[in-house]
Amino acid sequence: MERIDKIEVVIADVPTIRQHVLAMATMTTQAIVLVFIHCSDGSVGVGEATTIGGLAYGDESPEGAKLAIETYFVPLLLGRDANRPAELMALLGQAIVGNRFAKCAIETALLDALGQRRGLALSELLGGRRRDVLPVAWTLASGDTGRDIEEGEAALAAARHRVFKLKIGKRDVAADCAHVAAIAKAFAGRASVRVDVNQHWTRAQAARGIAHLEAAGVELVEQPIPGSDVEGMRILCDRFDCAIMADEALTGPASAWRYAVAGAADVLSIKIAQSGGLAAAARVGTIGDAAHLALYGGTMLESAVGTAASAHLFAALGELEWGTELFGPLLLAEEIMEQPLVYGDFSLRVPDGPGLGVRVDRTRLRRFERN
Ligand code: MUC
Ligand code: MG
Repeated sequence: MERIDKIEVVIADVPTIRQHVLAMATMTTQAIVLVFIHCSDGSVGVGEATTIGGLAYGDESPEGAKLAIETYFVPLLLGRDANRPAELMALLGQAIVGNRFAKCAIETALLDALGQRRGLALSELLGGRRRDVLPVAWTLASGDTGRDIEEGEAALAAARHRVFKLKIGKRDVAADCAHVAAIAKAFAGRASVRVDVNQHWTRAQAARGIAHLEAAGVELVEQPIPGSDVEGMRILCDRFDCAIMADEALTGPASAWRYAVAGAADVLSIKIAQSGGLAAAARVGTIGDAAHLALYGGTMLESAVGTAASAHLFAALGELEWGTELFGPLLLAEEIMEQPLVYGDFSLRVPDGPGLGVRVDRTRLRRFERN
C-alpha cells in the first residue's frame, strides 16, 4: 500500500490580467489555494480549493480552507492508504461538516496521485471520456462597456471564445440592462451573450431585469436571486423563456435534488469545489440528467489545477448543453504551471497524461506564495 506521508497547503496571490468586477467583489489578484499530498511511493498529487473574493462569494475562504485542512483533515489522513480516495472521502464526510472546497482539493489530489500511479488520466478514473475538447465561454467583467466589447472582439478574432458571460448586479437594474444590451448588439449574430447576477436581485428586480434582458437577446440568466429563494427561482423559470441557471444554490447533491424537485432551474452549473468534490459534482450532474435539466460546466476561477480537474469530470459527464466556462487560467497574468493548458478553436483541450495531466511549477508558484 502507498501511504499518505505529508499534506501541504499553499496560498498564492496571483495577479489577474485586468480587474474582474463582480457584484460581490472586484478582483485584481486571485488567491489560489493548492493542496499537495505526498505519498510513500514518491508520488505527489495536487488539488485546488480556490474561491472568489475571500468570504464575499461563499462561506469558505482561502485562509479558512488552509486552517481547516492543516488542523482537522491532516490528522485524519496521515498514514492512510492513498489508493482509496472514495473511502477517505467517506471518512472525511463523517468527521467534518461542510468545508466543501477543502474536501474537493483533497479528493482531487488523491485522484491525481492515484492516476499517476496507475498511468490513467483522471477522466479515465471517473468513468472514461466522452469528449476531448470542451467549449469555453469567457466572462466580460472589466467594469466598462467599451472595454468589454474590445475584449470580446479580441477573443473572437483569436478564436478563443464566442460565448460571453456578463457579470451584473452591482449597478442598478436599468444601468446593468443598458450595458448588456449594448454588448449583445455589438456581437449580434457573431457571439452569444449570457449574464450572471450572482444572487444580487430581489424577485421584483429580477422580473423587471429579465424582461429587458430577454428583449436584448440574452439567452441565459444565472442565479438572478439568492439561491436560498427556491420558490422565487421556480417562479422565474415559469415566467420567462430564457434559460434560468442555478449556481450558488448548488452546494452538492442534496441542493440539486431540492432544485430539481421544485422545478427551480432550467440549467444546473456544476462546480467541483462548490459541490464538495468530483464525485459529489458528478452526482449533481446525475440528478440534473434524471430531472431532464440541462447541464453547464462552471468555474470558481481556479488555476490550471482545479480547471484541469473540472475538465476531466466534464469530459466524462453526459451532455453539457450549455458548454463550460473553464477559462480560469486565462484570467491569471502569470504562469504557475510547467505547461499551460491548451486553448484554441473556442475550446479547452482536456489534458492527456496520467492524473490531472498538469504539473505545478513550484519555483514559479513560490513568487506568489504567502509566508
Ligand atoms: C460564478 O459565479 O459563476 C465564473 C465566472 C466568473 O467570472 O466568476 C465565476 C463565478
Ligand atoms: Mg455564477
